[in-house]
Amino acid sequence: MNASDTSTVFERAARGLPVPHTPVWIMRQAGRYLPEYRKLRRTVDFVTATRTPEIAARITLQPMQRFEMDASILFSDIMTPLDPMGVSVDFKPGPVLPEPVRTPERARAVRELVPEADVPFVLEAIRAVRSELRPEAALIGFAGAPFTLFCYLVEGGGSKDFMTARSFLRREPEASQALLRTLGRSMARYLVAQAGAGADAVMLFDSWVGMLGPESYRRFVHPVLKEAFATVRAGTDCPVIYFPNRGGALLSSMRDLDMDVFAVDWTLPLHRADARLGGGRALQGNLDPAELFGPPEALLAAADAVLADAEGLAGHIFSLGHGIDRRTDPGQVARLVDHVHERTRAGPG
Ligand code: 1CP
Repeated sequence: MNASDTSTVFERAARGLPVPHTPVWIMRQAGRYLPEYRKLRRTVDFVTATRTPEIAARITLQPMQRFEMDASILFSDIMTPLDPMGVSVDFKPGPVLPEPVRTPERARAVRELVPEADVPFVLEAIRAVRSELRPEAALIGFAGAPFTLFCYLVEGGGSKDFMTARSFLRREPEASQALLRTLGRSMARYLVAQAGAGADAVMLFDSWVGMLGPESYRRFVHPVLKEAFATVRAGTDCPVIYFPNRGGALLSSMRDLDMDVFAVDWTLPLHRADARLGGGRALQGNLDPAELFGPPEALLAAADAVLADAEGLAGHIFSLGHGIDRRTDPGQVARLVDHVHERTRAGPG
């Protein structure tokens, strides 16, 4: 490694450069499985915590104090920037919209985000975390992907199949496209602003894109994502991560998106995701969060299987294939993180 290179192990892996060990972080690592998070949340509600930079920074740093993670992720939510766009959101604890977007008029009335003016508290929290985080650890900024936000906006909250949202797409295709474009432009600007405030990498969470068939993905979502990633690329040099949850069947349609790392859920082996993407890109993932409930030996064996699966990739960031469950024992997380470091210290893979 070049001694003058100040980038973190996480950023190097994202770019496919040589690393001293495989970097590891845990999706949704700041949150309810940590007793210190639950304790703090008894004194402050979720929305206040996300809108108060000192509190958001403190929660972001909680897992960093407990574990040897290579990256932190800002404590916020994919729904946080929606209020200034004209969509109010409650958290119970998942997002609930008192007035879902169900007409073309409302879809067109959602306005574009101006991050510096609309969510200064997020950018302030990023600056606060970056000033306290150890320099070897990366800070990940994030946003919701346009289709995933569209699902919540139209459905009005979480759902098993988001049928209201998916039927709106067909009933009102033009208004849906307009809304998806607004969301795509807004989240691209939001990621660029987070990078400008000090995030070392930015990640787009597409939790529900896997519900789309290839045709509707190509028609409604691909053009919006293509533009969004181009905007992010033009606005910052930092690595860009995309998580198309359960998106295995869509990966070959996603090859031309201009970003650095695909995060893969646990239903698809990494080497198969790599083949579908045409190779050459770093992948993140993809331990099943349920493995954290097995005995320690089984957990570490499952981690080794992920590391073996990652052999030969252009780069690998170890993480879960989706968010950590709130009933997880933090001791298992510590075991996992230390094991991945020890196993890969001689060289990744
Ligand atoms: O009661 C509480 O304390 C609130 C629980 C909670 C937390 C801790 C919510 C509500 N959001 C968050 C934080 C959060 N959400 C982070 C911060 C970083 C971290 O915790 O490490 C991040 C990255 C998210 C992202 C997020 N929110 C996604 C994308 C990732 C994924 O898991 O698919 C989604 C879909 C949401 C929506 C959301 N917000 C909260 C909940 C419980 C949910 C899921 C709702 C549903 O079931 O649809």
